[in-house]
Amino acid sequence: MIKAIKKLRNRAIILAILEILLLLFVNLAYAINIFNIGDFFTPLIVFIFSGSLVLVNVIAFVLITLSIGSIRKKNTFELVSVLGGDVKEAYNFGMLGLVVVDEHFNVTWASELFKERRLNIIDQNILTWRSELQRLVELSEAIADNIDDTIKIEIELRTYEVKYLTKGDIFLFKDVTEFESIFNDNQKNAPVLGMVMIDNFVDIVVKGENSNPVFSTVHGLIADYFSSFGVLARQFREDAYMLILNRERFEMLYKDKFSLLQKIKDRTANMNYQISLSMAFAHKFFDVVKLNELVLNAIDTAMARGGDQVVIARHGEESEFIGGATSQAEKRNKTAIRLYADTIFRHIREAKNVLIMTHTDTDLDALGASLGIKAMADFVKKSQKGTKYQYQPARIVYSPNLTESKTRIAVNRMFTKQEISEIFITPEELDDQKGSNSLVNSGTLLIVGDVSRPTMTLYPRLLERVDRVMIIDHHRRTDEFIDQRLYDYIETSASSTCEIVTELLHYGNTPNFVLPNKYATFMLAGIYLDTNYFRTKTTGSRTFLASMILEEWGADVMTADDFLKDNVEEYTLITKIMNSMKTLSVGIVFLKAEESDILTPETLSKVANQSMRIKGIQAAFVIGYTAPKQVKVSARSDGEVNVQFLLEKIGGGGHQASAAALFNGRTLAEVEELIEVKINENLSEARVVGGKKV
Ligand SMILES: [Mn+2]
Repeated sequence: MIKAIKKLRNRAIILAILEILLLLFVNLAYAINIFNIGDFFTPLIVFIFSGSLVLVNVIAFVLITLSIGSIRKKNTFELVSVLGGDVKEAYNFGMLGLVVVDEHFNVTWASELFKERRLNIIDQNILTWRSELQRLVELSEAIADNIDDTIKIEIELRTYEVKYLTKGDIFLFKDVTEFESIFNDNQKNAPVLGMVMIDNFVDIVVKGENSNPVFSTVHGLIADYFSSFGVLARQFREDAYMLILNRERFEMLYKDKFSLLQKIKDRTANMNYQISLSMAFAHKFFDVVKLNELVLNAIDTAMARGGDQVVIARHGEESEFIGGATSQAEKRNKTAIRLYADTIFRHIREAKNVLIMTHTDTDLDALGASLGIKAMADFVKKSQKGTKYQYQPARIVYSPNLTESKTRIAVNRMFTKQEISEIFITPEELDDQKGSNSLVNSGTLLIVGDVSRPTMTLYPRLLERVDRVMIIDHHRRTDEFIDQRLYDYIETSASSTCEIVTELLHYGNTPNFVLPNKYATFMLAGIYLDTNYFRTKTTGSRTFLASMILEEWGADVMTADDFLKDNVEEYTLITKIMNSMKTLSVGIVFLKAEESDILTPETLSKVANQSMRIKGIQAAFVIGYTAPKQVKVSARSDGEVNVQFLLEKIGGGGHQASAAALFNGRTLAEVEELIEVKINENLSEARVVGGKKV
């Protein structure tokens, strides 16, 4: 027990004993009437005497209470008197401070640690002294069992971890300054692995220009840049470097915004080849083997997204993309396409059967490309000699409910029931097939077109059932990517997947190949859709060439155009939304559907496309409800502004000139505000350097 209180208690006991003795003596003397005391002590006097004793007791009680109160307030208590000498040592050794507060959070007592560190907090309100502690109190109120809640605060250059024990009204302060500094050092020295790759090295080398002076300039710049940051850059291939660094150096590079990328572009701009680089970094993991895996995957992503960017992979988090706003040069040439086609055909030959799948909400580009791929697979298989087994014609995974309305109407209009059942297969039919008749088996090759995100495919579960997947797409890949792929041909400079497939069919080594004219019509409609009738920046000479090839194969221009025509109600709706147009920044417009209208995603895309026809508009963002509580953003640009880059900032994705994002549980007004904020923040970075497509 506390010494001072013990002293008080002893005093009270002595006083009580004295009183009892005095009373006993008086009573005894009265009873035997010694010294004739009876004459003197009348009942009145006895009464007064007893009364005054009671009064003394009351006064003593009040005094003791007051003095305990004052002791509580005084800081003269030492831990030693509260908890004994050894405990004080232990508390000091552990640099632990204790603060007791009253119900108004005024400090009534604080242990020596505070005195030693000249922190006089007695009688102060602890929450006024350190407002950060308010949060701790709130936390403890929110969670009844607050055992694990601590916060870190800094007091005069030292860091304390603070815990609040509600029951005792006690705050515990633990000095963790040294731990913090070791922790920070550890963080700074955590390993980071990086990789640098020259994007267009192969293209230049293909032309027999290995010793082009542009490369010595590039290698020189790379070496200088990294040595100035103290980063070890080790060249391990003609076009690639491995980087070894720590977190501290990495943060320096990050602050510098990886300016090497721009330096290389600037320096080589006037040389015979302009070079661009991709970089990847991996960190937040201590296992370098794992980091190596992450960095390889990240550089892969950077290249597949078109290069000229930095991808930062952090273990357990989503990757960060920096740069990548530059319009890229087309990497395709006839020789390259023939090589891609050879690889694709080889995989088709090795497969027992082929399935084709595209994205949910299947549109004309997705469906047209699927038909082209089917024709390609069937042709390659038929021309193959010495097949061990009967070849099953390729089937396209199709679900009318998951298909955009115009595409569904076109399918029903162009194909008979018989043809539909031969060309397509629904997910339900696939599931129903059993045993040896199943189209899903170990020899199945699945070709995924117009999409590379597993969750956006028409039937994601199919991906889990096949081992071999090939991707043909024109959208930049995101973090989410089909894993079990054999091969992917992602060409982001192409206007549409139909354009890519047409080229593969045309330049691939396929003499005597004939595309059914209905398929050609669908593919032409796909190009119309994705280029908005040759209006987008992704439209290039190759797009026109592909359209010509399709026409030669019997594509019907009128029918393809018919597929895309709007009905009257939709036309009215589009006009209504067009009237809401407002300008966010020079050349950037924003359009909003009415609160009460639920639109199809295609209508939103159409509004965006239509806005782009207005002179001077570089990018258009359209929002509207596509379901109750579901808002969709559809964005288009002429290629000068990278809308994919902007929508990635709000969780969307797509293509440089065409992107989208979906929000569940948000209102139209909330999404509008979010877009405006993000555009303001990132617009300058999204404006494409150089602009024109090469
Ligand atoms: Mn497409």
